[in-house]
Amino acid sequence: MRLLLVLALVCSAYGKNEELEGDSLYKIRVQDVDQAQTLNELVNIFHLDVWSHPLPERDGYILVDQQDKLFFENELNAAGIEYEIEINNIKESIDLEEQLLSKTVGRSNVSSFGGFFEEVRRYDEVDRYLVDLANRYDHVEVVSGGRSFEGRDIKYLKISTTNFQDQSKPVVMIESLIHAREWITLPVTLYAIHKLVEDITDQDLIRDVDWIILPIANPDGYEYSHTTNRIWRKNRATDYVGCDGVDLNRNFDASWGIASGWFSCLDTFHGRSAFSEPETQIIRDILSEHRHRLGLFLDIHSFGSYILYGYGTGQLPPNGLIIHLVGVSMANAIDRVKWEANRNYLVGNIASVLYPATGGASDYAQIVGNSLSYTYELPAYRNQVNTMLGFLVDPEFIEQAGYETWEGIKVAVRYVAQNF
Ligand code: 0X9
Ligand code: ZN
Repeated sequence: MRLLLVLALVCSAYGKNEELEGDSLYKIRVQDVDQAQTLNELVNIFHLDVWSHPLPERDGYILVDQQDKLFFENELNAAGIEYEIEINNIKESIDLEEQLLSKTVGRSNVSSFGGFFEEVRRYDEVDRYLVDLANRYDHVEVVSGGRSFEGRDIKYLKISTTNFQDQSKPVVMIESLIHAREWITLPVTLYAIHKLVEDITDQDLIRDVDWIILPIANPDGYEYSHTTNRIWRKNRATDYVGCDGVDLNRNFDASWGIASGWFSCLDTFHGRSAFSEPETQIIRDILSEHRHRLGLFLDIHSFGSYILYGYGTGQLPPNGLIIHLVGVSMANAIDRVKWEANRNYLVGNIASVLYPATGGASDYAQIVGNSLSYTYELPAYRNQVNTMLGFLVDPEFIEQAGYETWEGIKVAVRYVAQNF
């Protein structure tokens, strides 16, 4: 029995991220719209994993399977598209990330549960942390929103000095990890919780608004990205023909199915219908409960340094101008204190700055809340001496990410508090 257990452990350790061995991350620079178009075609032909979309002036990153590399390079050369191999073997970078992150565990002792915003913690630890905060602080309540496909409890915090009874206050909702592999978003959201619960330096933020914070929207995908495949994006639904997983950020009822993946093996697969997945139903239900006084909704993703707003079809919401201006104020606030080597944030409508994408959480929140709704794409923090980039988290930057993003969040929250 013991031998079997050891064998199982060895096999699972061996299998982890093994299929990524030899895959390369390409840095791509497009000069004009034609090149961007050609690149999109290549992405579709090779089913490439676009980590961030190249724009003229902004390099993109694309992961390419070992066996497709030669072909891909030939096509890029033919189209005159500039590229560089940024990371030759992504598996090595993933191993390095694991090594660096494991050194940080328990490094901090802010409280018995300290350091959640300085580390990348697993689902179980975060789950216990949320319950612990609710036990320890009067203005915090923990709520179970429902269960994920694999049965994990999706918990969120309600933070309020008036127990959500004061209907004149706006509600601010922050949610993260809809996409499993975007690990940096978790400590960033936990930093916000820390500043509203354990280290309150801005009293007005809890006096003037009610908060809903849901740190792990896709717990199954998140755990899978730790145990099996570091670059997993979707949830872990297994009830589709073809492949597992739905892109939860294409599964909301906001022009559902128009600009998204129709087939289960695509990374942007929208599911069988709007809200087919339990994880998106949970966010839908929270929004529906608070829609009459929703002031702000933030969906935290990574990466690319963007503050995006709807709609994913390209059409603008009725209050598009205000949305844009508040977005720019947030971006400026972050840029003032950002990690110096990073680029400035870019603010705009998702379809005009990146690509059309429908069924997104922030579009749905924009529609039902009719207020301010954004998708944050956090920066890819990078230390030039190692090969960690994009979704991979260098612990050196975790706290900075939380700190600078919080500077941006505060701007929109204060705008909402004053104008609600
Ligand atoms: O494509 C996405 O789902 C988001 N980018 S990511 O690289 N994190 O996958 C952007 C979605 C933004 N959608 C709307 N604002 N509607
Ligand atoms: Zn994302």
